[in-house]
Amino acid sequence: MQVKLNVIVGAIVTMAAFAVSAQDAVVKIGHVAPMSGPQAHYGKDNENGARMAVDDLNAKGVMIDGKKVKLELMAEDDAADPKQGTAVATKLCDAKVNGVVGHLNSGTTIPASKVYNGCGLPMVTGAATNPTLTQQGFKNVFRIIANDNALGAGLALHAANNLKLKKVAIIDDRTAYGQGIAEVFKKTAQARGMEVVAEEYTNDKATDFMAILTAIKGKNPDAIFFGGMDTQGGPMLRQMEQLGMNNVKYFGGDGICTVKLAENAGGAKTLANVICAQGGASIDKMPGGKAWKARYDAKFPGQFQVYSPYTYDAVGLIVDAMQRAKSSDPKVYGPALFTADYKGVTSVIQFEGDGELKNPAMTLYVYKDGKLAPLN
Ligand code: ABU
Repeated sequence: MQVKLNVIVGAIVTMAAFAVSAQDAVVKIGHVAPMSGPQAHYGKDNENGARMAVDDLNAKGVMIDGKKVKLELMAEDDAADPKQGTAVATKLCDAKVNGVVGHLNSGTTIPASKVYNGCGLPMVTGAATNPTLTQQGFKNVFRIIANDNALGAGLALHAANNLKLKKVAIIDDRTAYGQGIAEVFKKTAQARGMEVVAEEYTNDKATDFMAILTAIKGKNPDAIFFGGMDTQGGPMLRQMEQLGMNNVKYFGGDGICTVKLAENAGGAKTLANVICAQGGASIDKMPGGKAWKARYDAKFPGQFQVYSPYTYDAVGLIVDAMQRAKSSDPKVYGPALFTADYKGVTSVIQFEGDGELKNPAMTLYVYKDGKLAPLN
């Protein structure tokens, strides 16, 4: 009788222990991007990428230190607003998520990174490109896409060396991203002998650019560089057409280099003057790009923009570090991100000591028949 009782008690204890370990075996990945407001289409694409990675990994089965774990995505909205960005970062720290993918905007990611640094939480962005992010001396901040030093300079070199353009006007949206990439473009363009004939500013909510475009038209530039997003880029292209600026080239970074820019431009012929840059290889040249994109399009029809392959890889990269460190504890696996050699969809991901991607690629694009087409 005593033996039977011991067996039953033992079984109950074992079941209780299993229940607890089953609960402990959930690994939470935070994802943050603008899911509301004018930039929600970027955010949705980013979240889709992270969600697809979580689904793929759970379907395959994830083992960490010999134990099966279940990944859960905790998806949050920062509305591209720096204040909401830090509030969400605090929420993810308090929720004790195991890692963070995001944020999307440099203007939210830089202040949020300070919060994550404070609570020791690793974060990987596949979208925020302002170089300042990795220059803060933090050991928890990683970027898996080329930064604005590469994008701004690459675009300026193309304008000066290949297209032989002489005069450029610059507009930025006064965000960390827009202002930063415009400064890099300007510096490189001037160093290559281009004249900056006008500098104008807008903001990331504006829709009327007639006054600044009219002022710029009077300076007769060969090109405009716009530091900002497709939400402003599209209407700006429409208004350039209305002002007869049909021969002016239009340069911009990854913020305008989206599927949505064509839609926002509403059929303006000036879309054909766009030359933009993304901080990675084109999908067709990514190691697993074509097959991955076909799966993405089947799962999220019509929602692809630009960064989802990177948020997909960010999740896989974090899980890979946990597996190598045999722990999902941020303090234990975080340092393992520095020794990553992760074969992702976008590239083989390895990091410099500051958390920047080693050997990032960059691709220039134009819009052919209204669709993004890589130049290199
Ligand atoms: N990389 C362009 C859009 C996101 C950002 O850096 O603000």
